[in-house]
Amino acid sequence: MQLGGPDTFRPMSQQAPWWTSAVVYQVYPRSFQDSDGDGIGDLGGILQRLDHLTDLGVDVVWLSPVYPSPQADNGYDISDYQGIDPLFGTPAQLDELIEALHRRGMRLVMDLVVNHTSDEHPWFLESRASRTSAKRDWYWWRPPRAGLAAGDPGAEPTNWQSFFSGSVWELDEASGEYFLHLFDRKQPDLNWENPEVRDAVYAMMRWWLDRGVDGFRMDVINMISKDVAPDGSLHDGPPLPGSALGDGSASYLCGPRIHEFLQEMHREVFAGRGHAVGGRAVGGRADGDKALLTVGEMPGVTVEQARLFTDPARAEVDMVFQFEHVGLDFDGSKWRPVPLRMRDLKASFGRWQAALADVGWNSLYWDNHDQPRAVSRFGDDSPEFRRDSATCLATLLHLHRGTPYVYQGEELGMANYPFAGIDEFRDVESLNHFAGAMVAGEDPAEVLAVLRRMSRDNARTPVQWDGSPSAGFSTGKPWLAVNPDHTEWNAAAQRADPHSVLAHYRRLIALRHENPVVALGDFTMLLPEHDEVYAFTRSLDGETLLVVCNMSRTRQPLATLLPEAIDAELVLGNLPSADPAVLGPWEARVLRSA
Ligand code: ISL
Repeated sequence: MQLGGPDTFRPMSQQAPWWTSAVVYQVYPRSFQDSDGDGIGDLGGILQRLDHLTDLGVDVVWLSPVYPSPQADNGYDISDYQGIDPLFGTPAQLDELIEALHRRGMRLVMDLVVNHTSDEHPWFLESRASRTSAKRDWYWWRPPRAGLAAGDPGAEPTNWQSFFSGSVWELDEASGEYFLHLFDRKQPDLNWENPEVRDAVYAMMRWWLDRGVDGFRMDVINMISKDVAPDGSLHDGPPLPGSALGDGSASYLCGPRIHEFLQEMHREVFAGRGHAVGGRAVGGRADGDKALLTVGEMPGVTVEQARLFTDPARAEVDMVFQFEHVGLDFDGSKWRPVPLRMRDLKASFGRWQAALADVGWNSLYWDNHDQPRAVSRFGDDSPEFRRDSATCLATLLHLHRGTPYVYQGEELGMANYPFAGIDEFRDVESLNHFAGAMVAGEDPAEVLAVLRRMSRDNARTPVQWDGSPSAGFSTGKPWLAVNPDHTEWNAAAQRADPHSVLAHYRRLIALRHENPVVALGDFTMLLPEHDEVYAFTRSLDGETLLVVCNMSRTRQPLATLLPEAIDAELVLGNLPSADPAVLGPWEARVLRSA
């Protein structure tokens, strides 16, 4: 394949930032490793498991929130941005973690949750204290709808539905006003219109960078700007089918000032702050002047917006988490699942690859703490195909252009949990949904079946380190049950097995480090209409990799589908290939075109 045409313009290839060839590993601390026997993972536990990360070869650790928190949303409700919750350990242990990771050539990215705080944060306590409080305007306080009294049905200032069921407005009886919470009622939204709020957040971010952290994953950062009218009012959204509530997202997803806020944050926090890890280039790569990593979590972000957010010239964020591909297997609401169509997945990934080819950058993920387990969702977790589909999915994702994120346990092929009843769930989203569905008179068995498939708790069961009763996670009773399949599916069993899911992730990560085509090559989708085979090429400087993945149990006639694959050299595969002309069930091959 020839380079240099108008469609293959790649300014990144000259001076590619370090994160173009990096792989990020997400630690959800509550479920990673417990070191004190209380059944909840902690910083001490992470420190004990660093060899696992070194062995895997990842470059960055993204740590989900460990700050003081009432834990209404497992730490995404923060009551002190500059501390460590005793549940997770001490500030000294966080310093130790930064140091230990840097020594091993890895970086630490902290979770930044600044769309909202906890309702127990001192800022909110002060804001709530009275209508004339100096911090009243740090949050979104509004009177009841005109003509109605506080507490009347429909008196909420807007009709928006919260992400976690019910209205986004909570009445504060004492003042007779409502406060806004896009998520749980214990997560009031900060008012970014107020410059004092922004200054306080930026100061806190600088404080963490001074402490040595290497960047931030920014929680729902595209929701911080709300579309507020000059008179301070917010607009109703279109009604949701079968509900008295409406969809307010047009008023808070990528709102009018979002780019201004992120550019200001960049200027105030990041500009000129690149620092080398441990005083040297990480992973043998030159750092340039930008050693930090910023990734914005952005539900509902479009490709057009993502180009703006990640255009280096605009100085906003390095990359975003988009949600298109994890929204293809449900119909509007995650509680209405539908089968995934392969052509939709290809169209979606293909569009993102094309849109961010010349400007900006993709982040790549199947799993995180909010998503069901990928092998159960997009693969085939039956005993026969679990290993093969987990490694096939990994190959597909890691060979795209972008920075791959591995969520803890994904590298072991961890699967969804066989939840039997509502009492086994812990997540506020699942519990609120179930309660709401019961009030609405839905069939409990049906609601449970959907929860079993889509609940975030699937991602949150403890990491399966070994086959012992608590999977090596804790000496106490784990806060969320360990998946019974850990006797077979665990890190100890996979570590020395060259055919394991773990070994395959190790190879994929190494391939990205070694081969610039994987990091930077141009992407071209092949067979866009095929229902089972996902194939594409990556090309750079005259070298082309051909990637073929059979996303099904059906054997595929590769010789007919992609004849050029037959004589190509195998760079990496997930199965011992018997017949070069046929792609076995869930087989994936990375080939070097002749
Ligand atoms: O999981 C979701 C719905 O099923 C998403 O809407 C999710 O809530 C959204 O991606 C935002 O997620 C982030 O912010 C939330 C927190 O609960 C999630 O864990 C976090 O990743 C509120 O802070």
